Amino acid sequence: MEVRTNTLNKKGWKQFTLVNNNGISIKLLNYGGIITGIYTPDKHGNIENIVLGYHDYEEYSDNPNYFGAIIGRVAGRIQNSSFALGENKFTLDSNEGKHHLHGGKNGFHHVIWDDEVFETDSSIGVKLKHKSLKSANSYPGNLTINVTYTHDNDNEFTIDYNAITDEKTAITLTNHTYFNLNGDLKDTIHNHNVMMDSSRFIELDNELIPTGECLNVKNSSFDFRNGKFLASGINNPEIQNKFAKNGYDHFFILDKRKKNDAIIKEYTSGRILSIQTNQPGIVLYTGNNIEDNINLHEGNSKKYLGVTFEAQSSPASLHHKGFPSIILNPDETYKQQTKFKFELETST
Ligand code: FUC
Repeated sequence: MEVRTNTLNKKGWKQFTLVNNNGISIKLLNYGGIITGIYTPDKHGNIENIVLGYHDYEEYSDNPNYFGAIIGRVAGRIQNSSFALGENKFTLDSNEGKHHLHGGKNGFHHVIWDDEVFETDSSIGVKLKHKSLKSANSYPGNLTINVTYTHDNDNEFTIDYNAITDEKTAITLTNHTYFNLNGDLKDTIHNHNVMMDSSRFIELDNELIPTGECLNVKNSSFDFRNGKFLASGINNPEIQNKFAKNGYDHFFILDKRKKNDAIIKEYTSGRILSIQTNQPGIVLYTGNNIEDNINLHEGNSKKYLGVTFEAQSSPASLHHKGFPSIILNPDETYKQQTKFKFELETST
């Protein structure tokens, strides 16, 4: 196993490359905690990149699609950019129409995180740390956040998040990596077969804001319990798929009945990605808004070139009852663990 560190520019950006003994490597930045590349073999042993990343790393300073980044304080949309905790009302910046998306303009995807590389007998990784002051955005509380990326020889990549606050606040973090298991962007993600252990998802309105209702997946393009190709929702006239601009952009509530919360298979390459999280849900986003012709590592972007699985809790809970909470109190520690395991069809 090996960790390589490269300094990229005078702004203090660094790139870390984590290589395990099976030749699987993961590249990430201290800037935004952004995962810029994950290189895994296909069933013929060809090592290819399975995530979307810019060709020129300087492009990450804008990154409107949030490629690979840590998202926070609150991943997802906060309706009308405001919420209340008890008597206190908080107004955040609006960066998507009148709504607040993915932590707003000072979101964690634009932060240069403090970094510390580590190596143990069985793993390698990077610990990232950031102090998010309440003065830096309009959320209450000063937060201290640690995000640890760990890569090991079982081909598991684990993201551990923890955070503490000095005042009651709202927090739900995630990672926004777009996967494409075809490898090196050879095709779109229509052919990805997804199993998700979820029987309910949060209904959205036409601005992608939760209505306050949960819908049952039964007999719909949202039923991934026994595996389904992403194409089925992308090409579906169902109103919820239409609101998402033809595809998925929805929070699935996990049933927690299976070992893996999600399993994604791409049969031509033989690649399998399995996901386990302690979070109550996963946002499935099929890249419905990706613009054409962004210069990515292995070619130009287009719609549906990547799919995200954003393990998190739900900001819908700020405005509606009955959803998993995102409130953190000063005597508590926010803890999230999400594992991504890279496998091949022949090995299972
Ligand atoms: C996802 C989505 C959005 C958005 C974006 C880049 O998480 O929920 O609709 O376009 O991230």
